[in-house]
Order: sequence, then structure tokens, then C-alpha cells
Amino acid sequence: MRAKLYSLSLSHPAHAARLMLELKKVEHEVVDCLPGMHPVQVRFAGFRGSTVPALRLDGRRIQGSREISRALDQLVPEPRLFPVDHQRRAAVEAAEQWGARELQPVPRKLFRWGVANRREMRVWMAREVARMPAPGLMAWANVPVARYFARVSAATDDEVRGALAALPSQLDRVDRLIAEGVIGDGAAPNAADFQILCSVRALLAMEDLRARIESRPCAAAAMRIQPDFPGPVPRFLPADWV
Ligand SMILES: N[C@@H](CCC(=O)N[C@@H](CS)C(=O)NCC(=O)O)C(=O)O
Repeated sequence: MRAKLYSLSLSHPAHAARLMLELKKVEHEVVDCLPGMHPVQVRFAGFRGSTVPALRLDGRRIQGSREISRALDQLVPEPRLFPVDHQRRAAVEAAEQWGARELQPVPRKLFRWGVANRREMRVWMAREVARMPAPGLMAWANVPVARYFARVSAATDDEVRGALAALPSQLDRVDRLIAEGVIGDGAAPNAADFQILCSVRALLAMEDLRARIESRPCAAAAMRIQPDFPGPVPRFLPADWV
């Protein structure tokens, strides 16, 4: 089986896809796209959409973390990403869907707001993530790109404040899913574990938020499933928003 994963070092759904490939022991190559250029790179690779994760698997093109989890379970049944038992499967599917729709956009929105509104974030991105020469110059040159991605994610001041206000109840929900046993079994992670906990891991990497999250059960579960994530992401949020 040949697999090539188009990824981005800061993309939490792309990390979810990589970890699922690792769980399934599918040998794969990771193409670490250049932040900002990733939509062009994935389109150039023949994918219909512009997002990562995008996976070439035995000649097929599969895009989206939820599509990838299903394709992997079909191709390599064990270990399972979706339980066989109907009731358990329904719970995992519902959690995965909630994670993708509600929680996954949060770190993306916050991060893109930071890159569009904070020069220091663009310098950090250029130096630490993209490893570009002349990060100060890149921070200036990348303003239009940063604004474009902020617009695509509706990363406005109001949206970011709203996302931050809703975050505690979303994290409560993740902690409940762990308490109910839907996710959080480190020995047998399922598709919802990867979907949800990779988003929590991305939030934990933000210095603005770490102290508010790290004592929660979901923080320990996220660190277990994904010990490494680029960062820490330096503070960029207004202090009275967090
Ligand atoms: N729900 C999709 C979303 C993927 C997504 O939005 N990925 C971001 C990076 S985290 C991206 O590639 N965005 C490019 C764009 O918005 O054009 C998934 O789970 O795969």
C-alpha cells in the first residue's frame, strides 16, 4: 500500500490523519506543505478541494479528516477507528462529527486571527514554522495572505471573542466524552479521539490558553495521543479576551 499525506505542521486535522495512518501501520510519506501555499500544493497534486489533510492512498485521492478515517477503516480493518457495536459506533460517529464541525474550527480561527493581526505572530510563523530567511521581511510580505486566510475562517474580533467565550463549555463536553468512555481510552483510540484530541492539543500549544486547559482530563488525553506539536505558540490574544 502506498500513501502520501499532504499536511501542514500546524494543521491539527492533518496531525489527526497522520496519527490514524500510524495506528493502522500504513507506511506513508508526509508532504509538509508551505503554510499559505498549501491550497495551491494540494490542488496541484490533483485534489478537488484546497485543504489539508489530503491523502493519496493506492492511487485514490481522499481529502478531509473524516473521509480519511473512514477510508482507512475500510482498507485496513484492524485496529478499528469505528467500533463494530452499533451503539458505540453511533456515539463515536456523533463525537467525531461534533469535533470536526464545532471544535476543529476554533484553534484555526484563533490562530488565523493572530497571524492577520499580530506582526510578531507572522515573524514567529516565518522563523519557527516555515523556516524562511528574513522572517521580518516575510512578516511584512505575508500580510495579504494572512488576511485572506483570516477572512476564509471568519476570524474577526467578534468571532474570536465568541469562540473564546464558548471554549470552556466545549472543553466540558470533551471531558464528558472522556468520562462516558466515548473517547480517551489511550490503548484503543478511535476516530473521535484523533479528531477531538488533536484540536485540544493545538489549543494547548497556545501560551494564551495552556493554563486554562492543562488541568483538565482532555489535556492529559490530548498529550497522550499527540505528545508533540509545533510551539509553544507565543501569546497573541488580548489579555481581556482570554
Ligand atoms: N474539516 C476539514 C477541514 C480541513 C481544513 O480546513 N484544513 C485547513 C488547515 S487546518 C486548510 O487546509 N485550510 C486551507 C483553506 O482554507 O483553503 C478536515 O477535517 O479535513
